[in-house]
Formats: sequence, structure tokens, C-alpha cells
Amino acid sequence: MIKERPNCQVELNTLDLKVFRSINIAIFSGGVTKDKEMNQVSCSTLLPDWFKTSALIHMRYEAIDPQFFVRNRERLLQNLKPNSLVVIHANDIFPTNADGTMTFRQNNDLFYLTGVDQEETVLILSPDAALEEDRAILFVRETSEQIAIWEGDKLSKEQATEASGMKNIQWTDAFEPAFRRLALQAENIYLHTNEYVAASQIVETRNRRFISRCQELYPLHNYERVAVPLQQLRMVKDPEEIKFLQKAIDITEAGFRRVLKFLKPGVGEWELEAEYLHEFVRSKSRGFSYSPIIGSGKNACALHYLDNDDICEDGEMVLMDVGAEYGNWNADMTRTVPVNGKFSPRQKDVYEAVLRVMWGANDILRPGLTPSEYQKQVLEIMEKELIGLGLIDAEEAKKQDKSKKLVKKYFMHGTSHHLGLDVHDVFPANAPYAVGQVLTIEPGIYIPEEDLGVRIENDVMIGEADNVNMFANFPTTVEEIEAAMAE
Ligand SMILES: [Mn+2]
Repeated sequence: MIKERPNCQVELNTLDLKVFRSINIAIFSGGVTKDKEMNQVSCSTLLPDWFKTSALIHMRYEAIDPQFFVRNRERLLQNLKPNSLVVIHANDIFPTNADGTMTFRQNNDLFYLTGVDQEETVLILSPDAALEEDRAILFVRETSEQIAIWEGDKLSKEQATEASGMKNIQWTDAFEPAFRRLALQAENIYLHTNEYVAASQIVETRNRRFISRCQELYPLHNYERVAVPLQQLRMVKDPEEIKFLQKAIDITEAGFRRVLKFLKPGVGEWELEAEYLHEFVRSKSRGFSYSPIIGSGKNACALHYLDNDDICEDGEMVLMDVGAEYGNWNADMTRTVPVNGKFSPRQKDVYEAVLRVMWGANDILRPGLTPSEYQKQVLEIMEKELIGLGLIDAEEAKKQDKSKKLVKKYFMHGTSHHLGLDVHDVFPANAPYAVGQVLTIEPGIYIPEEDLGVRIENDVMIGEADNVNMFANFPTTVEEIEAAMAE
């Protein structure tokens, strides 16, 4: 598109998406100059004003306001003990087989504090350090001719400053001496652990390796978990995060509407997956927030069904738990729709029961309530609906103990989780709900004996007087879905 501009002197032919995700500078090569530093630092001075504007439009992501990361660092510092040092490393690029690797995904805590989406990045915060320039240092990977040939551009120091709002940017090679200098000035060292309750602990992360090395080098320091204050902070969303979450949700909505028009008896679950991915990526998402679950008929009853290799048959419903990421934030949607575009009476009954539970849960998901109390109350609502559907017996329900075993036969998972940079976003154990938190609401009823599973999932932000439904524009009711499928 840039090439169509009549006076264009340069071609945009090298886009480092990692840069584009974070900051406003486009990197040009080929047309302007071969000098890399020159490209990165001064391209803006070489370009006419109209071009600078169009370069912004051609970014994958909208720029994230660096003040968001400045605020996050300030908030974290307020929660540290005196005389502390924080060190957080980037995630590894995870290997697969032979020389294969997974796509890089930044450590979300590091991203939350710096906005830098690049491997081998390290953050040091040392608010009580003797020298002012030592109090916040960001280390980024220095590029080389070899890296440029194989991987494309890496952040310059200036770009790292633009992304993070940090002044002192060093190459990663300079980390060791700086860390020693600052460790010797500090009493408490805050390090990174993954403290999500259900987290897999199979893989030893870069941060985990650093803990071992750090404790070997400095056995007499006091060690603290930076996850504790970060869970508390990340649980409440900044307006900048709400903007990116809503954008991820809007992209997900576009995918859902595309699928509603495409779906008909005989299509493969994988074809629906492809329709979503096409819509997400063309809308500037990097793709799915998580592996999509697209289960028709009885497949909907397998909660983490990921095969997506069955045919959607006439008369079945198809459950789609799919979300787009945008700028590292995640949408999380589930919709269950009839393959042929018309709900049968039974499908409508089950669907509307789930919908009532979702709205009922939304009413009680309010500040002050704890997740465990919330889940208990949702199960009460669900029990009434399951009795209404004839799935459980009212008399037996009365007699059962508090375990609600009968309900759990048809609804065996939690109703809500926090949502943000992580799809199951971090939070301190059983922390009460509060204004500014973003949560999913996703009740479901699964009836394998009827080859039917229905889950409906919206994302909401807890507001002062009421929750903000971030899915307000989605087709949700039976009528809305049938109308959208008839288009
Ligand atoms: Mn979810």
C-alpha cells in the first residue's frame, strides 16, 4: 500500500514485528541506507511527514503507551521492602525437535514492567542503589550482522527506551557486572517464580535457573518472591490494558461473525478453526490466545478437546472456545451454536438455561465477594436450571450434602477466571473481586448421553455500579444467533 504513494522514496520491506508491537518506529532497510544504526535511529528524519503517519498505520499493533509501563514499575516499587533488588529475565525460546523452536512468547511479568517483547531481555530495579542510573536498568540483546541476516532487526537502545520509558538501556552482556555491583548493595533480592496454582512445573525456566545461580553466588541475602506483589497489581487492570483487551475481544467478535456465516452441516471443525485464524491475523492479531476448542456434538463434552478433526453434522450443536490475542493481551470467548442455523427445542432449552446462569453469575460477581463464595452461589443457580431441564431430581438435590455432587455431574469446572496478559491471569489465592478486574463468566451444561454440550463465555470488567460487558456487541441470545446465521 505504501508503494502506491506517488512520491514514495522508500519501501517498507523489513518489519520487525517485535518492534512494531511495542513502539512507533518503523525500521526500513534497502531503500534508505544500508547502515543499520542509521536506519534505526534516524529514519524519522529522512522521511516526509506523510510517510511517518503511514508508517504508523502499517504497524501490526497499535503502540502501547510507555507511561503504562512506567506506572507499573512505580506501583511495584511501592510494594518492595527497603533496600531491595528486583531481577526478571525474559522467557527462553523453547526448543521442539532438531533445531526447531516454538514461537517466542515474552515472560508476562517482564512485559508488564517494560513493554519489551524480545528474548534475552533482563530488568533490574534497585530503587535504593547509590547511583541514580543504577536504579532501573534494562538489558537488551545486542544485534550483529549474523543476527540481522537470520532473524532481522533487534531493538536499538533508543527503541527500548521508547517502548519502556526507561533511560538506562544496556546490552545483555553488561548484565553480570551490574548485577554483582547491585546485589552487593542490596539486602533483599526479589526473583521470579511462576506461582499460578495449576502451573506446570516440568520445564526449568530461565528465571528458575537464575534463582539457583543467584543463591549460589549470594547465599546470605534474603530472597523474596516478586510474584506476590505482581499478582496483586496485575489483577486490577489499567485503562491501557482495558483498551487492548477490548480490541482482542472485538477481533474475536469479527471471527465469530465470520464463522456464523460459514457454518453449515458437513464442514470440518478444522475449517471453523481456519476461519477464525484468518479473521484474527488479518485483523492484526498474532493468532489464537490459546489452542482453540471446536467440538461438535459429543466432542463438546470433552472440556479440553483440541483435535478439531470431526465433521459438524446436521442437527448437532458446535461448541467453540476461541479467542484472539492482541498486543499480548487475550480475549476468551465460548459460543455454542446449532450447525444448521436453527436451535431444536431441546437445544434452545439447554442453551437458555446456560445463558440464565451466565447472567445470574454476572449479577453476583461483584466487589468484595471471594471466588470460592462466588462459585458456591453459581452452583445454586445451576442446580435450579438442571432441575428445570430434568437432569437432576429436586428431592435428591435437597438431600445431598454441600459438595453439590449432582450439579458437578453436568457442570464440572469453575465459572470465572481472571483475564489479561495470561488467559488464566494471575491473582493471589481467593483474593476478593474488585473494581477494575477483568473476568470471564463461562457456565456450561454437558450431557454426553444427548451428544450435547453447551458453554457460553463472556468477558466482563467489574465496574462500580455494574459490570461492563465487554461482549456487548456479540450475538448471544437464541434469536441473535439464528439471525446472524441466516445472513
Ligand atoms: Mn475461559
